[in-house]
Amino acid sequence: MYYSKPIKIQPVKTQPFTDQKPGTSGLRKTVNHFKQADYLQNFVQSIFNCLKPDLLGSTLILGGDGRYYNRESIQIILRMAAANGVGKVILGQGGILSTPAASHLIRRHQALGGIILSASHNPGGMNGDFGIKYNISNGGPAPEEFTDAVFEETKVINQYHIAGIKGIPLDLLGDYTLDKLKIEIIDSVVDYAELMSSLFNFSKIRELVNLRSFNICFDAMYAVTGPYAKKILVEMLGADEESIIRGECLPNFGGFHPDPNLVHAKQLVAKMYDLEETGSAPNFGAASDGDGDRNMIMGDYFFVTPSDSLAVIAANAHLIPAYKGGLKGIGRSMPTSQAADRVAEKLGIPSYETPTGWKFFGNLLDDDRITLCGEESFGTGSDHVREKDGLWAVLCWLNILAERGQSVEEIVRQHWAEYGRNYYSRHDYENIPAESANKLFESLQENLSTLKGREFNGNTITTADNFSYTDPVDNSVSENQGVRVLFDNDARIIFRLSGTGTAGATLRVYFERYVEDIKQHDLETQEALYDLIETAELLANIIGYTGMQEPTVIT
Ligand code: VG1
Ligand code: CO
Repeated sequence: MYYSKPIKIQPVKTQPFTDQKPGTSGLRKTVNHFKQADYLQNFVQSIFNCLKPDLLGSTLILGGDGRYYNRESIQIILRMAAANGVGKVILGQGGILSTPAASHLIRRHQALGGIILSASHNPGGMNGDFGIKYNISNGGPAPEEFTDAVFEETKVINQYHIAGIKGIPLDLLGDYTLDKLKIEIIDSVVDYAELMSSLFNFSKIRELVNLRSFNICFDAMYAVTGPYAKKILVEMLGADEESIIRGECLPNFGGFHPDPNLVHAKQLVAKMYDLEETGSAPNFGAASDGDGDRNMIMGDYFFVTPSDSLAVIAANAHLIPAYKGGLKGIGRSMPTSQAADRVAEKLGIPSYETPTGWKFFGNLLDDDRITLCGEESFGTGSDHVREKDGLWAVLCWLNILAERGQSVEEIVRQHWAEYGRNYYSRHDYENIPAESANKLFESLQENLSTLKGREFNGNTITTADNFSYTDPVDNSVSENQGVRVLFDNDARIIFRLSGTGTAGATLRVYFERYVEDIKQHDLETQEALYDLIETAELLANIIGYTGMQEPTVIT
């Protein structure tokens, strides 16, 4: 037991910052920005102020993805929790918790909420990004009403409370006390691994993974999932140690973007397409992001789009013990392809279309309207937690593969044959001047009302609007969630600005085309979408406003 002497706490005077508005998933800025005096403290105090009076004596979960500045921030937050009357903090060992593991712990301990330190897929290191977000008692990201209130606090804050005591050792499991605050340091992985083993058929997956003819490769991208994957895939399911690549947690993620897509997970892609010409590729490949909530799924020589992955998991969920009783409904973010809607229709269950960001799924999950949900941005999840969950998606696929005894490609192709194929791609234009991005949107918005009925490249526009969402549970309204251009043949183009970047603006353009005819299921994606890509340029003059001839990232 480690005790720190109580010290009289004086409030510290501070000045508000004007830029602490949380984005799609918490507050994200560069590390250097976060390191400014009082910057983190102001934001944390603003969260605490919004939690009063429940904060007094409450339990909070705390952890992060291990990126640079994680440990320093944890010490600051612990001292602030002590000074603000929090009763207990449950902390992941070494300050590490993946986002889904933190969500699970909040629920398991019926905590008031949790603070998660992560900028997710953004690069880390001393010149990289840092982030912080608050999750509420259901385990999910705080809804807009709360994040708006926090933002209002950050604009007027003039003092914060912090205990003037030294930090505690973060790496030793056990109970500690900081002034009146109890701190319990727990194994970051155990509870999460236990939850996973309760959802899936581990013995069936173990049989598959142990077949000589079946090899997997999991790319942890030097981020938080390394220890989780080692425990679950290697220790519990018997995969070879070598099947996990980039499994160490490094504070700078090895200098890479911990973003699981075909562009950033190069090592995995090289293995899955056997670019080194070894003569064979693993049968199943996957990667996860900085904080462990995203996933990319691949088969040998085959990539599964996240939208298809959601649809395939939904169509096969009955093969997984946790979902064998059926699904209540399926949720997807608006830009995500409509592939999952077709599965919902066939299953006779409702489907929901929400704005981008996991916080919008919380009410639907809590109200038992949906069981599965997903986003095109490599996020899939279910009602087992209130965050997207990378390793959970990997285990879904392994469970389905084990039951069906087919390859990833065979399963996806059969899915297309049954439901039709939704060709899908997202084009990102990163780091463009905010002013150019705003001008592009202003002109797009101005023209929206004139577009209905017009034909471009043989596709006729049926709807052109800016997506507004009314939450069916609490009736809260979220406006301006992205410009949608819908065509009569189920094709869509969506334009929106990213809310997670830290430099300039990022324009995201999403393309989708539905093709029923099985003879047309083998087209190259960018070719299948070519006319829509051309139309997007006509509608938005992207080259003109951004000066960029091509997107910086295509997923
Ligand atoms: C992006 C994705 C969104 C996701 C969000 C957080 O947001 O598009 O689908 O929920 O990141 O994911 P934006 O506003 O940049 O498009 V994570 O894994 O970065 O917490
Ligand atoms: Co993430």
